[in-house]
Amino acid sequence: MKETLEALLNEALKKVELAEDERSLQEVRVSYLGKKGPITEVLRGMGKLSAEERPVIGQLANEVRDQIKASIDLKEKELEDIHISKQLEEEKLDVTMPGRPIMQGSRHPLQSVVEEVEDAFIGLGFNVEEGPEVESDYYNFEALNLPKDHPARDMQDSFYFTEELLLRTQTSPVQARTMERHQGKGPVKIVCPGKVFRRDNDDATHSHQFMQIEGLYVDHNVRMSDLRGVLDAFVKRFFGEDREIRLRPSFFPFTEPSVEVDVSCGICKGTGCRVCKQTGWIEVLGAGMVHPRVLEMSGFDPNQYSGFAFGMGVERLAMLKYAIDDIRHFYTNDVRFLSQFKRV
Ligand code: 2NL
Repeated sequence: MKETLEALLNEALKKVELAEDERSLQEVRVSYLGKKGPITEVLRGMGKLSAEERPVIGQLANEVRDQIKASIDLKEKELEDIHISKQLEEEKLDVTMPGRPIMQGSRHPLQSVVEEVEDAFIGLGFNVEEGPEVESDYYNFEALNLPKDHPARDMQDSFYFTEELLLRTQTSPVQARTMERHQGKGPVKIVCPGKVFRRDNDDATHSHQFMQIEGLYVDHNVRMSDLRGVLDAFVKRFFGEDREIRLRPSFFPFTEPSVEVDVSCGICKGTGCRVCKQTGWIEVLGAGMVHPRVLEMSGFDPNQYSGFAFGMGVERLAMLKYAIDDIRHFYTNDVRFLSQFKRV
């Protein structure tokens, strides 16, 4: 029995030495020390031994088992060290290499223009107001002096959910709501940016969904000359100090009188070119004095208060400022387009 155990030990130690990887070492561990291994078998057969033999063989079997286990553990550590140093040898890391560039986004040009316009008007004492894109027929039309039979209310021109609910066609309802909240007490001095929706076929200059900024100033003695001064200051700040504005008579149901506002052409400086169609002027916005009925419906006494209002398309402003020839560029989100508006 003693010889068997010693032979077992030598055999196991040799196999441990020959093991070349983790897996074959694991096989040695299972075959010698496992539940079905020879050592377990010896320990299990102890009952058959004589009383003198039993402690001697028992101790020897335990020693053999411990030695095999120790040599396997040692070999395991050796194999691991070899593995690590091989890895260190093979995988070279050059810490001086430049890192991968991180893709950096940029503000959408429409958002930049909205912020720029907001900042110009904040500088002139206006507040920014926003409101819902799904509007009631009342705030979108009725409160703006567009009665039920007005052609602009044609079901064909707007996105209706029900008879009473639609996607707003302008941001004016935000102004009507704000006036109402002021309960007939001025001043109200606000700009309202936001998305608006109209049933229209998309092309290079039209979109069924676009952005608008409207402005409203209601107080005692607000005059047309105040409108002119504010718009002149805005245009000079947004397009450049050398630009002029001119007002032409026009019509909107919510303003009286109404005007179209042109800005002098920045390309030809007024002499006439392709951009201004030889006129020297480019139309940028519509405006006027708030209609007394509109003031009245939102709770302001038209004998005590007057006001001006204006509205402009954000895409149009951006297209004029950055010479963009197709409104659809704003919605396609091609990075080659968007990345040109990165702030440096
Ligand atoms: C345009 C013209 C305009 C207004 C919008 C307005 C709002 C209230 C009262 C009166 Cl609450 N007017 N807004 C006035 C004149 C013109 O927009 O061409 N927009 C793109």
